[in-house]
Formats: sequence, C-alpha cells, structure tokens
Amino acid sequence: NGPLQPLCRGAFILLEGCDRAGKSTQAAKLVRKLKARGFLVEHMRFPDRTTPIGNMIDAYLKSTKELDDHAVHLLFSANRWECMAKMKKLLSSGTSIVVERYAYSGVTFSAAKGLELAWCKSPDIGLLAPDVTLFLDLPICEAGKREGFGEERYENEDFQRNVRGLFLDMKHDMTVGDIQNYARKTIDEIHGELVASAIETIKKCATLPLKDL
Ligand code: DGP
Ligand code: NA
Ligand code: NA
Repeated sequence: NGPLQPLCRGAFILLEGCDRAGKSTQAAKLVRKLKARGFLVEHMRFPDRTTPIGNMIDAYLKSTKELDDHAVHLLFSANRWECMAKMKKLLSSGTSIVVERYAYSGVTFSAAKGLELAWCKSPDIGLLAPDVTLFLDLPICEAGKREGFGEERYENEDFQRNVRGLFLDMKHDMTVGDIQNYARKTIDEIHGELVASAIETIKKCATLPLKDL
C-alpha cells in the first residue's frame, strides 16, 4: 500500500570513434562489468549487418557492391531506424544498452566524402538520443597500425583523419549526453572510466524521459 515505485528506464550509452579505436573491445568489457554489478544491459552495434539492409551495407563495406554515396547514407540511417522499436522496448523495460556507433558515425563518414552536413543529419532526426556519448579518440596513426586496418572501405588514414576532425567539430551537436575523450590510456584505464561514466549515466537517467535527436 506504499507509494508506487517509479519505473526506472535503462540508459542509452553510446561508444563512438574512428575505426580500430577499440570500441568493440571496450563495449564487450563494459557490458560484462555492468552485468557483473547486477545491471540489466544489452550490447548492440551499428551497422547491424544481420538485417536485409545490413546485408547491403556489409557488401558495400567489403567493396563487393558499389552504391551511390547518398543511397548508402540513407541505408545506414534506415539500419538505425529499423532498430528503434527494439531499443525503445529495452530501455523502457529497464534494460540499459551499450551501443557501438550511431548517428555521429552516420554524419561524419558521409560528410567526410563531401556530402552536405545538414543533408547528412536530416535522416537521423527523430532517432532516440543517446544519454551519453563516449568517444574513443585514438590517434589515427596508431589506429592505422592496428591489426586488420585497411581491410574495409573507409580504412585509410587520410579519410579517418577527416572523420576524426568532423567528430570533434560535432562535439556539442546532436546529443544530450556529454562527449568524453579517452585517448592515450591503457585498455584497463579506459575501461575503468567508461564503467564509472556508464553507472553515473544509468543512475542519472533512470527517471528521466527518453529523448530524440
Ligand atoms: P564497424 O562495424 O564499427 O567497423 O563499422 C563499419 C564501417 O562503417 C566503419 O568504417 C564505420 C562505417 N560506418 C558506421 N556507421 C556508418 C554510417 O552511418 N554511415 C557511414 N557512411 N559509414 C558508417
Ligand atoms: Na571498421
Ligand atoms: Na569495432
């Protein structure tokens, strides 16, 4: 008969950064740690290559398919839109999500090809907004030395330098969360800071409404 407990929603925690910056490693470690601490959490990544739209994106990234730059841009955005229902359901049922890449990658990768910034942003307007964006900012020359760099389209140092510049320009744009830089630290140091930031975000957002980009 006491007061109703407010239903706590999950937090949308986004990891962004250039290629080979360590997002997948950090996302996996973060999800494991949050689960071990008793939080409900799921790991997601964009592009989600498992859907029909994701299959087209995958073929494009592996250069087995050529596509117009605008068409590709819209496919990446559509790939985020098709996951919105699932993401909203998880968050509103109290599960947090750790997501690799999102609309920042969408805008920066296309703008780095020369597409107009405002045009690049428009298809992502209305997507669920992240509660915090954790930007892994590895120097491009170091990313370029990492295993596998160069296997996919976009993985060349000049292009990645452009993308990084655009990421940094967008710091105060398109998000309601902070962007934090995690450069030049060890995997475990970065991990510790991401865990602290994620837990702070989960607590802070529990009773706040979800927002859109
Ligand atoms: P990943 O699976 O995180 O390595 O991403 C694959 C590649 O696709 C990587 O080079 C980044 C790029 N990418 C991710 N999201 C987008 C997007 O929305 N638009 C474009 N053009 N590229 C993207
Ligand atoms: Na990649
Ligand atoms: Na990755």
